[in-house]
Amino acid sequence: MAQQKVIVTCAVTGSVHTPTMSPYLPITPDQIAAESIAAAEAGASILHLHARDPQTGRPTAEPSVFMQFLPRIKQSTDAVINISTGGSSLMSLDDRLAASLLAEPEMCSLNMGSMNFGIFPLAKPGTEWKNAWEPELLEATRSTVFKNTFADIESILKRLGDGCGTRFEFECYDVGHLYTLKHFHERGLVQGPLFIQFVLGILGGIGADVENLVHMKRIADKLFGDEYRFSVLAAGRAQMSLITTGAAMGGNVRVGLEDSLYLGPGELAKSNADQVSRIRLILKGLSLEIASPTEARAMLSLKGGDRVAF
Ligand code: KMH
Ligand code: ZN
Repeated sequence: MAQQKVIVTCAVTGSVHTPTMSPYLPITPDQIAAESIAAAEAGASILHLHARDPQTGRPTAEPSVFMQFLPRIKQSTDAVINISTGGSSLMSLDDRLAASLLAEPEMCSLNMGSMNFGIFPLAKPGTEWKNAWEPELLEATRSTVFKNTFADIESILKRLGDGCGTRFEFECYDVGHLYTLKHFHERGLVQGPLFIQFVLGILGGIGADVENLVHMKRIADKLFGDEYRFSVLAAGRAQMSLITTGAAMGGNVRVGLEDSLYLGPGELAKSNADQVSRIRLILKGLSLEIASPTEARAMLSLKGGDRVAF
């Protein structure tokens, strides 16, 4: 699909990083709302959101926590709200879907395959953890599977897609996930314009390097032709360089503290908006313009911010 403006997604908190890793990781509904609004003001047209237990910072799927920040973000920005259905790899599918089924957002993430999702290397020996759950959760990913079976994916497509008019950020962590998406496309269960997120650098998925990004795009071009748009996220230190490469290749970009806590080598990002501003500057240097929320809605055929249930 011909390059138009670049959609900047910001993934504000996620479920990968833990409070000890950065004092800037938003935890409470107040913090998640403030960080989301600032990211939108800096230029993010899509906000990808998870929730955390306000007391402990542990990822939670509790709809009542989501409902403490979703309406506030909606009232203060025009950005598209995209709720994670991945949650964390330790949550059940029903838990992962509960907030989205209640909120009926314009967008949700949809993870295109079961996989290992190893974040245990983030637990550095000798760390003085703020909470006991942090190293426990990281370590648990050594022996758990992030479950997204064909039946799970079909259920999400039917319940959220057909049931709520929600469209998806299809999270593809490896080339096989593109073929799984093609399977659903051929069955008519997903329709273009597809928004495919190439997820690079998760331990268990494809590595964060340019050859893999080029390969993902080549295969997506072959499978989906003009019926898709791609975006790039890269975990950790590869974040900025690979999303910049993705933008130069005609794609969209995702930033945010879910994907990397850093702004540069050894420099923690003090906010999500810092990362949005950084990529915005880079895009300007590439003579690329960012898409407004209205433009992003048109590019992705979204139902509109007035048709959600929060
Ligand atoms: N944490 C990212 C690598 C989801 O929320 O559904 C992928 C993600 C998954 O954002
Ligand atoms: Zn996420």
